[in-house]
Amino acid sequence: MEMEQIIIHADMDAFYASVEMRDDPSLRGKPLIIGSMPNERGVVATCNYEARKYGVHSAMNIKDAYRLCPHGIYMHPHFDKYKAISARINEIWNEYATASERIALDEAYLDVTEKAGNLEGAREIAHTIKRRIREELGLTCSVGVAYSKTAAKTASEEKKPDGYFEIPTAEDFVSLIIDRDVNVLYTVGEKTAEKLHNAGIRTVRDIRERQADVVRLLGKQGMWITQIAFGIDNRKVTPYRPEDAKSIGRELTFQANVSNFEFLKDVLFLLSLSVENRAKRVGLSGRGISLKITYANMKSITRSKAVPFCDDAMLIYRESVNMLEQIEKRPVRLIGTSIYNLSADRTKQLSFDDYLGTLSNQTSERDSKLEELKNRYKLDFPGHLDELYHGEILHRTVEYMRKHFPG
Ligand code: DCP
Ligand code: MG
Repeated sequence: MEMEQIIIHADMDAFYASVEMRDDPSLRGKPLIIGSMPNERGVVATCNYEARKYGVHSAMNIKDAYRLCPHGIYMHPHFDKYKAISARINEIWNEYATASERIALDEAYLDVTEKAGNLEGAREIAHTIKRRIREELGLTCSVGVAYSKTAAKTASEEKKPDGYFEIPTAEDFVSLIIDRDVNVLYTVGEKTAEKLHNAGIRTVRDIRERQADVVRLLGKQGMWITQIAFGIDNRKVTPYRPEDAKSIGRELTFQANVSNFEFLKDVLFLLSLSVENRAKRVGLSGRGISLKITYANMKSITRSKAVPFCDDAMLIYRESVNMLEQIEKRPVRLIGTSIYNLSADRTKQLSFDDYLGTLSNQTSERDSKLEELKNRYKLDFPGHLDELYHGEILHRTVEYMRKHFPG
């Protein structure tokens, strides 16, 4: 079958949990929950399919998970291991694509239009990928083949775990999902689904029949959702190229407006850590730091500061706090920080001793700042800071802190 565009979406099954079961087969067959320990504050990162039978799922509060599954095995994540495996998975995936777009450690879109030629070719690639991941890494993944990104993602979900499914045309896509709940559509999260449900729009068919209502209810997002309800999605697979990025930043919208600027400073610290993490991961540094604030009345402001060289959380944090102190103190709905004027060369060349010196200074400053936060909010960061770089976990942590700000 000839197709204009052939896209594969590949997604590892219960990724962190599968890696742990592979490395310790005695864990197999038992419910396994990766994340915080039940006696800590925190969330589930993921769990294996045995644990999912009890209703445990990603991002769930660990205490709730424990209530549902007290006899489960609980384990902290090992991010370095997952990252290394992720790199090898990507090497395999990339061999079969002319463009690949990694959207998570365990998930990517692959443009296989040229290499596959037709649907049969794509099917063969999908099965080769599955076989190689199993043989070379001892893990399983689910793969979807389709005419669009949305459909490919839907297809990979369809037969999870260890699944394969194809959706060759928009008509196939529509007939598959038309009577399902609106949350089957890409970008319809819990909150959006609730809004639609409240308006009596429960299925994809309802969206198609009540387009005007959907757009009125959800604005721009509503237009997008309406399009995909008809199977229209012309997005290309676009590789993320760090050198194309104009800035590296992280921002966060609060569930309720924040008037306490001391609390905002603590949020800036977490955002700065996250920006540093991304900058270092792609090997870029900035020549400027910028703070963004949206006030409760929706007015947005940005403040910027040029710096000689910056890929360090403490510097981002300190400069952002300086800028924060100089702006009007009114309730805030969004806060963000970023570095811009990116470059890959280290103009600031340090001698090795200098480097070690700065590094240990910065590390100890950062550690004491982290300790301070842990004590102030009675937080248990589950072992590794990497947890915080996951958008949802950062969001939850900040909301938790907001509720527990002393005084
Ligand atoms: N993850 C996390 N917190 C979340 C969601 C995910 O830490 N809220 C981590 C753990 C997962 C990994 O990212 O193993 C991949 O996320 P997926 O959503 O793909 O979930 P899984 O791969 O675990 O399961 P599935 O088989 O449903 O893909
Ligand atoms: Mg996955």
